Amino acid sequence: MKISRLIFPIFILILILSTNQMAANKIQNNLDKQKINKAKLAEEVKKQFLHAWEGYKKYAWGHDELKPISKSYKDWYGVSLLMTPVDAFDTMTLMGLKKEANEAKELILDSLSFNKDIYVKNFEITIRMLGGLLSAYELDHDKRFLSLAEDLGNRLLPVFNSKTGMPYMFVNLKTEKTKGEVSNPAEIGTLLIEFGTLSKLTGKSVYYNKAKNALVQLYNRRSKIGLVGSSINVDTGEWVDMESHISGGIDSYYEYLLKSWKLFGDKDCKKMWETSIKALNKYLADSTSTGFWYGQVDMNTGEKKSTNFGSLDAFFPAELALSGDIKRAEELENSCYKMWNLEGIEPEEINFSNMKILYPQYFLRPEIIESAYYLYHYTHDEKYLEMGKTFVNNIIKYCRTDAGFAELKNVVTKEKQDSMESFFLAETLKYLYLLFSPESTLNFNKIIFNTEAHPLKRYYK
Ligand code: DMJ
Repeated sequence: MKISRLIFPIFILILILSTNQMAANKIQNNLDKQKINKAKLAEEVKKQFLHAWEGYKKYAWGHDELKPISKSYKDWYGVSLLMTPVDAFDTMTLMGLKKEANEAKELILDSLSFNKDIYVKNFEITIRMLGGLLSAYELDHDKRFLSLAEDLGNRLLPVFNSKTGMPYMFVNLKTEKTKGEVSNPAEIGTLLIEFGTLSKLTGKSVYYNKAKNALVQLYNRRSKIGLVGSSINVDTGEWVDMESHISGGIDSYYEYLLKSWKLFGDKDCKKMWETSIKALNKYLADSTSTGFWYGQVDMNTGEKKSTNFGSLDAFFPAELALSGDIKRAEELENSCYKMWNLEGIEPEEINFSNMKILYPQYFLRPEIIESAYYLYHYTHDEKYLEMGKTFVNNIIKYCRTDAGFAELKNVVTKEKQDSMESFFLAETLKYLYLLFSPESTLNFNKIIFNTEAHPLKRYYK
């Protein structure tokens, strides 16, 4: 038989086999996909949220936070500011938990008052309370949320009365006295999203202008190579600690440069972000055999100081993704996931040169989940759902108590500690829920999340 006569049947055979193989691959892919049942996981997260909220209701009602082991409560300043209900209200609304949202709303509107003789931390109260009240207003449209936000905003304003306009750390909500002149970039630069939104909603420009000036004053004190340090005196404008990094104490300063541009279309913020990210990628980014990371350097010389990375730094893949740098975002999130998997749940800090744990706690933090949510939004890569599944399962496995969820004192021994910060309900469970929910739950492109995961409407497309 001529060889040419054989070619056609062989070709047909190969075609059939490869079509079969393709069909088999497709079935396998579908089976793999079925492993991630998004709707089921979203329901699971909602169930866990309800468990935490029930614990708060039973043992901490009317207070700031639940203590999930002793089944008691904690008030940050001796009197309650209803931190958990305010922080969690928009999560309930997004989850469609109408009954729970209504009971939180009633509690807030009936009993929240800021007329209290207490020194509060401007940064924490801004991101959790002001941010929470503003997003509550935008989602629920009840004007009383906005009145509370405006009252709070006015009581916080004295923080900007320093010689440079950069905020003091603490303000007394009643007497308007301030204290804490040594501050850091995160506490100085994480205000414009909330104060700016308050301006947009009230028509009063003072909030935007004060918070923006603080950001610019800080940026203007960057080093010649474009970096900021870890701590600065807001009266003298002198740096107190010149270590530069993206971790706690600096982190959300960068986040707000980028997001204030995206939220308000502020061109100065765009320029400040672009200069800053260039410097970060030049001096802090570190590709090692263990992965891609950002470490610590001297703000003036760029000289490497240490190779530490932690759970707070895991916010950065989300920022990189939002800025359009998906490649670095994915590489960094992969590294974060390695850190999570060292002990099956995320340690507070590691040395990335040898992957040894430096601080073994897990504070129920959200950042690595936030980044997975952003990356899934941009790439639709199923691996971020897989990561999400690991996050939920392990949080349930290691942190759940009969009254709620507890932080871990040690991720190696899995010993718990008696605390459940409000950001667990505001951020950790919200980002997990959004990761598994249909995009229609929240239109990502129409909002910007503040650093406490409170979604606020964009004024800029
Ligand atoms: C939250 O309060 C905010 O995300 C803040 O920017 C950093 N720390 C916690 C969560 O880890």
